[in-house]
Amino acid sequence: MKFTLQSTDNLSKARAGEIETAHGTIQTPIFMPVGTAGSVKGVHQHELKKDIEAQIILGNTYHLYLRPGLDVIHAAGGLHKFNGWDKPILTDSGGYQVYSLTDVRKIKEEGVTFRSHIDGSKHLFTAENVMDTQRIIGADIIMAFDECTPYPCDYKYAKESLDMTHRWLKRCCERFDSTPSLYGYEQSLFPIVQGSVYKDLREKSAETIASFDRDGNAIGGLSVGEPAEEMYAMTEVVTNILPKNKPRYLMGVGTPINILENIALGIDMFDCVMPTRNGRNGMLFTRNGIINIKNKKWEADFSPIDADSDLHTDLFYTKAYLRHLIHSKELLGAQIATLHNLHFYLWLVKEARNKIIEGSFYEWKNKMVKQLGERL
Ligand code: PRF
Repeated sequence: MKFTLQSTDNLSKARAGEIETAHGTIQTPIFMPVGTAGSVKGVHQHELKKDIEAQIILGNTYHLYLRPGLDVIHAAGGLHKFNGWDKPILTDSGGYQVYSLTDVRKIKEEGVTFRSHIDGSKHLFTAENVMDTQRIIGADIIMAFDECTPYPCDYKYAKESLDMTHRWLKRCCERFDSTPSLYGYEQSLFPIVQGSVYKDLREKSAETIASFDRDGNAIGGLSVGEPAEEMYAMTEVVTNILPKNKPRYLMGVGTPINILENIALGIDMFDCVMPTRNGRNGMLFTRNGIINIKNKKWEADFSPIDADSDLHTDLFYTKAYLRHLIHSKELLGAQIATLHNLHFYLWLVKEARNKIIEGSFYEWKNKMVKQLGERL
């Protein structure tokens, strides 16, 4: 994998760059649609490619391991072959999903035992087997096994957890570096900075993670309920330390405003379920603010879903029709809203990239942040 820094902003730490992977090039900053079980819910691969111009999608080790299971994915020749998405894929390691989706779990030095949210069966994830699993899934970028601390989290717990995440990282690297890729192309392992909202822990973690010298670095443990200002403060601490010549991925963030503010702090990659999950529920993100399409206000509004958009779906269907579909729980409603939101998120990061290259990112970002928070 190769990362080229193309442009940096003068008034902020924003960067524009390019990540070259075995499945193609990613222009950063980028947003990665979440495709938990190997599918971005309700969106065809050709729509992702042509309508949304997604450059990389995310999958989850936890879900794919439980269903369809590794035998099926291996027999298919990896996730790209299985789901027909031939551009880059990133998989999360499963740690975070175990913490957020299962209630019976035990975290020990060895790893995490948990019960499947599907059938209650018992499983163990370790630093080593999570590497093996992600080799089988075959994503271009795979994530280290970490513990995402909850918020709030006391200092002692955050510190002990962080030390374990670092020990797990060493085990991840040893396993990853001693196993081959299974499908004839290179994979990259990204380590994850943790440390809750404690500056000294974040600094220590960023230094430790940087010392592993992997192809890229991630920041976890944020957007877990802390105030946005605390998130930004931690991002800044960490991006001041992480190497400039490698991509930086902020995991699970966030709102359009969060994304712009974190781009300004030097983040290159984002993922979040918000555009897809909230979209299915009728929340639409636009450059002028947020629309709750379920509101009565839109009942007889026959204007296009988003007149500013160049997405065919946004111009073809009306707000009133989409409101009706979402209220009626019609599948098409979820599909349209998802397509709209992903298209908007991808537009936002592409626009940010263009502004960074043009040298007008900072002013544009401040103007957008005012607009994006409006409730329409
Ligand atoms: N760790 C991992 N995945 C994640 C997170 C994390 O801390 C987060 C936190 N926002 C989202 N996804 N492995």
